[in-house]
Amino acid sequence: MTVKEIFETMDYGPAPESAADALAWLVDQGDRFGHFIDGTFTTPGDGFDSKNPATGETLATLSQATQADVDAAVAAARKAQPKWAKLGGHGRAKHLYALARLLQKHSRLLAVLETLDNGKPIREARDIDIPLVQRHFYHHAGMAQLMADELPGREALGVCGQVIPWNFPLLMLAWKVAPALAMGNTVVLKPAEYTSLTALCFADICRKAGLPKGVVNIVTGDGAVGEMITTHAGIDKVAFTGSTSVGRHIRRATAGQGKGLTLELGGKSPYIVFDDADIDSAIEGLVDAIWFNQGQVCCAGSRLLVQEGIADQFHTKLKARMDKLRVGNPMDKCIDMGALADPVQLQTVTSMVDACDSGEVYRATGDLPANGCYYPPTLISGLSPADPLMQEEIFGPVLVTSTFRTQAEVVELANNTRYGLAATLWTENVNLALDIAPKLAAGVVWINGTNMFDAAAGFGGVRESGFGREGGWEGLSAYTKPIRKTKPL
Ligand code: TAP
Repeated sequence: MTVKEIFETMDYGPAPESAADALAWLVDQGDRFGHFIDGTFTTPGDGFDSKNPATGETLATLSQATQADVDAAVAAARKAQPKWAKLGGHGRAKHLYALARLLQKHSRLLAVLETLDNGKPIREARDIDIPLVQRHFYHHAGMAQLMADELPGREALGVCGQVIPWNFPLLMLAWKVAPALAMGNTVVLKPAEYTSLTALCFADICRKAGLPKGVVNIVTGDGAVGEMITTHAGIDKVAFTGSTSVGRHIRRATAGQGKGLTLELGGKSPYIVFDDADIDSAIEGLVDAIWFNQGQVCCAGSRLLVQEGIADQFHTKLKARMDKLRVGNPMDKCIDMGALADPVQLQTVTSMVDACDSGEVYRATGDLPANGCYYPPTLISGLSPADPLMQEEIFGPVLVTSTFRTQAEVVELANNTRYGLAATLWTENVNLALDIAPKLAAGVVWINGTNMFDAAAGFGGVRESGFGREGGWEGLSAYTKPIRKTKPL
């Protein structure tokens, strides 16, 4: 079923009144989508299909941007930027509040689109992704108002080129667009090829909210389009979220161009359970850490480190819990895990696990749908610390586990990776947690909880997980530079 047919028949129930405009727009596109440049949707050109990973059905056909499209998007953003910056924090806040409000009104539509396009459970899209998106715009509307007083002597960077991945399509857009706009920048954004639909719907929301033309431009296509944006001479700052390998490539490709750069990259985050932990809550936390969004989370707690004294008990309980996870149609509100985002991703995860020849692989025993990009919750034990599965990001519902005896040993094991995005500690002893946390090479450490995000708190990594922060003051200041003196000193 295409997007048009799904929304025409609304087999997910009637469209809410407030989403009617965006819905009409989606259906009007007739399943072919152009780019959003200078406040207008371009005529769809040659492109590629966007598919529902749970069914394999084509949802819509999107356009592959050409160099001319990217040039037009950058030119529109350059033209719009001085006026947008001149509006000042209070003027821009009005627009950001309007966007936040419309995103809120279209919540249900956006959640359905996200689930159809990405395969994540509707429960997660509805209760986590879309509310966090709104929160990000509300927060940055407030920060736009505050910033003139709190960040004196700073101004916008100019035009930002933003490239995002497919795991949280609209949320990653919000993390990029909201702070950039709040500080007076304009943007050219490319969503991931697999998951562009909510970005295009967001573009229509910008139009409806009366955002000035050229402030937000969205072009679709593959990595070649990302490359055109990141290396474009008219781009002042590149903000990238994605894999470490592409991040490394972008850093090389933009070296010497004088652009600002922030990179939010991959991870292999440790999930540490001490022997005094509340085991049941640590297991629930772990379900969230590694099976939320099918494990396709940059900060997924994908390396379990459990203290020897409780290891047997913990693994037995964990396997029993894994067997109870329901994997199935992501549009079903009762399922725990949906489909991986794309057949390519399914193939990557499958081949990484199939290559495991030294460890013991445990796959949850629950049923899997016969078709679609489904992979079972999986636990791998008995690997050496240097094993590729212990070191590389799998980016799927696969947890590797090992044990430790002492505090010194767990710090060493936790830091034994090239990444440094996040870490989780589970213990009843807060002094222990506060002692270990600063010893971990991680941008974020959660204690007795996991995957806690807040627009007001900077999020980002160290080592090969990238640099720069998104959210909080650090995230905002990454979109500004000192005001240039116009008169000689
Ligand atoms: P990538 O393959 O790196 O792709 C990310 C984005 O970059 C996509 O839009 C991609 O386009 C584009 N791209 C590909 N080649 C490019 C190039 N040469 N120049 C410019 N752009 C290019 O990552 P992914 O598979 O989409 O996402 C998964 C990765 O993102 C994981 O490693 C995950 O950990 C990371 N991630 C990190 C964070 C944070 S906050 N640290 C958050 C979410 C995800 P196409 O889609 O068309 O290939």
